Amino acid sequence: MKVAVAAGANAGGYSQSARTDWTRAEAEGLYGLPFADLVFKAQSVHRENFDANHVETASLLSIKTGGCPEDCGYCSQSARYDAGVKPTRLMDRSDVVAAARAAKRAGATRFCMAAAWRSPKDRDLDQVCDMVTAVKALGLETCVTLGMLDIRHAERLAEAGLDFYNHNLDTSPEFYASVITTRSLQDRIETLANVREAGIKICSGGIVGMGEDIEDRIGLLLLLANLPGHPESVPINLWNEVKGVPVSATAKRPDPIATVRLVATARIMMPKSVVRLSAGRQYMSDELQALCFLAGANSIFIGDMLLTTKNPQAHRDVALLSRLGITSGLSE
Ligand code: SAM
Ligand code: DTB
Ligand code: SF4
Repeated sequence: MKVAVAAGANAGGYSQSARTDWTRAEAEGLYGLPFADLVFKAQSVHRENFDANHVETASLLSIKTGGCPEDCGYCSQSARYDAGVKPTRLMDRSDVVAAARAAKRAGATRFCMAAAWRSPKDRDLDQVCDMVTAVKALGLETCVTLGMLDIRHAERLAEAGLDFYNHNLDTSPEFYASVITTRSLQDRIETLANVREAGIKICSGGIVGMGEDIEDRIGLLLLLANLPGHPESVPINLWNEVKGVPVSATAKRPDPIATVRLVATARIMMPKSVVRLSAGRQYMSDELQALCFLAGANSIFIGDMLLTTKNPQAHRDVALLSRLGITSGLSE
């Protein structure tokens, strides 16, 4: 690791307000604190802003799988690679509502619907708006991720009652072009601006473990924490292995301690954002997840599947959260 581990307990010089002017030196200072100082600071910030013994539970459904024109090098759903994913059409609303009902019964409080699109077409959006309204009526928070969004589409989703829009910045500006060429980071930032303008809450994070450096991971946090307003939700995905995509040639799973450092730094830089351990929990031990919760992670995806890859099974999550005395939709 090139980021220096600092000797002093206050090397990050952080402020607890929701700052959007973080410097690289500050972020690296936090990340490189002695581990106990970093986790203590993150846990302190966490307690000032959240119930430290509660974790949010979200459930994910792929409403349109595969056949995507984009070239995201980590993704099984791009039509450019052969990851063995069979393309499907957009699901019927009744099937989506049935899945949302089942997710609620299983303990989810948020239902996230994902489509493998570059951006939605008008007709697609009408159908997704109907799904959002119907899922919300079940008493679930709603989230969709449909690719790039213009202001007109964002406003229609807001009118349908959408709570969150997920659109990840994915990685640092420096590493970005080696993973994705069909949409720019600026395109993504514009989508987030449209979502914000329409009054929808933002869910935006990224992926680690694709072969990037620690500096790139910190670069991603700087992008997120210096947006005009912090995303309300910040998903941190460990790359979930899929065969046949370019990232499989460069991927390297982060050292578990580096994962905890990243979560803690995210918690301190975005004190009021919900930080989600998203993809890749299947590779994490119970002990690593416990450390991530201690460092300020406070959301998980539940359910056996994410979109095309696996997630830990429900009984394992129930047992883990119960051993940690953490409340969630799973225990209610
Ligand atoms: N097509 C839309 C888009 O990309 O904007 C929405 C769906 S896309 C699958 C949502 C996010 O999932 C991506 O931005 C990426 O961060 C994450 N993702 C995709 N494949 C992944 C993988 N194998 N491991 C971890 N995260 C992944
Ligand atoms: C996010 O940040 N992670 C989720 C959700 N947003 C849409 C997606 C994870 C996908 C993992 C790979 C797969 O299952 O295909
Ligand atoms: Fe398409 Fe989204 Fe996968 Fe990129 S991440 S290939 S946009 S489904």
